[in-house]
Amino acid sequence: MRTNRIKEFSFAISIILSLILVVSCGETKRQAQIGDGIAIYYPGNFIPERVLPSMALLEEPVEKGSVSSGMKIKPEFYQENGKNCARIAVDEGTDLYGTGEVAGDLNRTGKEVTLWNTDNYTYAKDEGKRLYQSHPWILGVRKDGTSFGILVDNTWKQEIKLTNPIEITSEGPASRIIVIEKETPQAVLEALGQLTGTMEMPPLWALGYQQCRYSYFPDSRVKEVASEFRKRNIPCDVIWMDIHYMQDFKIFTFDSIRFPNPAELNDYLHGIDFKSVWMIDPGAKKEEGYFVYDQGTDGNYWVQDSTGNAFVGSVWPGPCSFPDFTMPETRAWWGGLYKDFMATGIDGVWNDMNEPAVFDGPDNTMPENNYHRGGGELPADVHARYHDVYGMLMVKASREGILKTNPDKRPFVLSRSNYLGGQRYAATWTGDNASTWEQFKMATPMVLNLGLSGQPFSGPDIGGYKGDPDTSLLANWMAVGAFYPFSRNHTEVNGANQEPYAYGDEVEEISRIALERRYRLLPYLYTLFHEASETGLPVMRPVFFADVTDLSLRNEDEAFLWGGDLLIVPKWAENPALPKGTWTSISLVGEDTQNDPVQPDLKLRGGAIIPLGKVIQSTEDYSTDSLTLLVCLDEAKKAEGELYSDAGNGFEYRNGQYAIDQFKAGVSGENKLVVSCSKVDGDLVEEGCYYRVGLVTESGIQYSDWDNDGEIEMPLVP
Ligand code: NBV
Repeated sequence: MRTNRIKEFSFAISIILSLILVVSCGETKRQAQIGDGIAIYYPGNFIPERVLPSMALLEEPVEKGSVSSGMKIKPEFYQENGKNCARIAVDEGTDLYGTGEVAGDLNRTGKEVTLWNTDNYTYAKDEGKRLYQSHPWILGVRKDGTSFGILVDNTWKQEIKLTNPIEITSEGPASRIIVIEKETPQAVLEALGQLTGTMEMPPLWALGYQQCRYSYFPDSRVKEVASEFRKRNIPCDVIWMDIHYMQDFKIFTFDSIRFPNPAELNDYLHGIDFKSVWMIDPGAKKEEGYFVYDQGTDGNYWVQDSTGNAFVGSVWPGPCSFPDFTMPETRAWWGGLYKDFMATGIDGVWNDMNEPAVFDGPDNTMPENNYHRGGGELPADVHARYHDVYGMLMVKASREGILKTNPDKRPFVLSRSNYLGGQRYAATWTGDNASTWEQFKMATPMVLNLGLSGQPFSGPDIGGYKGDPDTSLLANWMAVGAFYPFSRNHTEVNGANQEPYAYGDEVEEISRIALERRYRLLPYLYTLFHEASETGLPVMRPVFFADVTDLSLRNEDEAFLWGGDLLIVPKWAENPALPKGTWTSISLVGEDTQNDPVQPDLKLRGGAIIPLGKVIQSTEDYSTDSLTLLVCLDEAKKAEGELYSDAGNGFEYRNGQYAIDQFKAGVSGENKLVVSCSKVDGDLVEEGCYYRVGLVTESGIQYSDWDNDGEIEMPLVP
């Protein structure tokens, strides 16, 4: 009797609770401040077990009292057509950016994005509204330059309409939303970096130019291409191995005829100062006797179908099983597979097809009701929940495995698929683009928006993946491509040879100059990568970052910035909107930067000093022992700059083995330019650094003599 009463009572309570849930799903259940200018909002029907732990955040936010009055952006939760939605009103005139890897303009205002990682060849599917990676993240910049960020902390499929109000629809459970409010977009990105983590310092070689195709084979062809770069003095650091190196496309194997001795090949490449990056896909061929398949099956590591059997779908090798990266034991096993692989002298790893792409699956991926078993913090759930983070969990496992194998080297992993926060594990490229001017021009806003979404290390396939560029397109793409953070030329399987020397003397010379410019700028570029790894600020930045209150710059996405000081203006840019103030053209390798028809004009900001190195053929020859300091004075006749240096690989920099040098320029009474160079941080001992100053003026660069006493003086020519 008593038990029945209790049952009735609890039944009534549960009815009341569900009613409250339905009524309250349109309301914010809880809201709290979680940091300086950062607040979190929970919808009434939030179900933690279906959404948490967060895959984007480094750690669960700690609530610090009620939301402060300065937080102007506030999500409103509601349900429509049975779906969980949020709308967010923004001030009139606000420009919206972010949402990660998206096709189209830099300014995303008015656009729609679907967050559902998709193998999207030439961005044709769904008009490119969904691509290979997902970033549930919006960066808003108001007319006055103040800024906010909206992080929708949910991995399920979502639609984001960048209208006013912004509309966010989840295909799964309701999302909690984090809002960042700051004075500038730069400050918002730094806060995003604190929440989601930043990119680790990459090895220096990964900043060099890279040559790829689908595929270079056999091994003699790889050697031939690499040697050709050296013979022709075209700077290059890396050559890439696509799937034809594998035995029958089986991951972690080498084709016995085409690549009989990968260690010998890697030795050869290292001998001519090349690094090699090799592809690994997630699908393992379903074939008894194949060690990866056998181990995965014995360990019960595969993603399951809805009946609990190992899911099988077709990819390159034929029917394959797919590691369930939500399981810690799968990640550990997967990481361990890199041990023998890396032991052949492989330098970096390329994880492709990890949306995951499945040729015969629904919508070319695995069924949404496939099952991931999770473990550790991650609960078991259907593929629909884990789809957008499948690639991110894969590269996490790859990175950890590679690091375990080579604990003294910085891992380099390139991933096609990823998710907000995935910069912690891998760099990225923008997938299978086409060799067209339209897609060449679109690459810049794609890389910029990735940078505005936490991923600083990205670039497109230079020259285009599908089809063959004509001479002018390849020349222009190489010239601008030298300024992508990740600079790699790549083309598809039946495409023409696309190496910079394969298109005749003119393209070769244009490419050489473009790459020499990149290599001379490496000290500055490396400093920017260090800044990105410390703060989350992008390496390649939109022009409007130069003045966030200048509304004329908000849509500029042909020209772009490197850091805060260098403006890159492609020659084909139509009336580019450029920042006010002094920006003076610089020539780096003897090129006529203003009149050259192909090389972008490079402009240095008044008030900036950037360090230049020598023209080198690979980062193996990188050194900061003799630097040219390009100085562009501001109106007050002052300038400042910085250089970050470390060993370029390894982790000793974490123990203080780095140096930050600061440069300061001013004009003394006797009309003399005085530039001081001093170490301001780090324990790295730098001996005998030689400097010379290059004073940038409208009529060219005036150079001082080389000096090594930390203070250089030079008469100012009136
Ligand atoms: O591994 C082959 C290609 C690769 O070259 C490309 O970069 C990836 O985006 N891969 C896709 C698989 C097949 C593409 C049709």
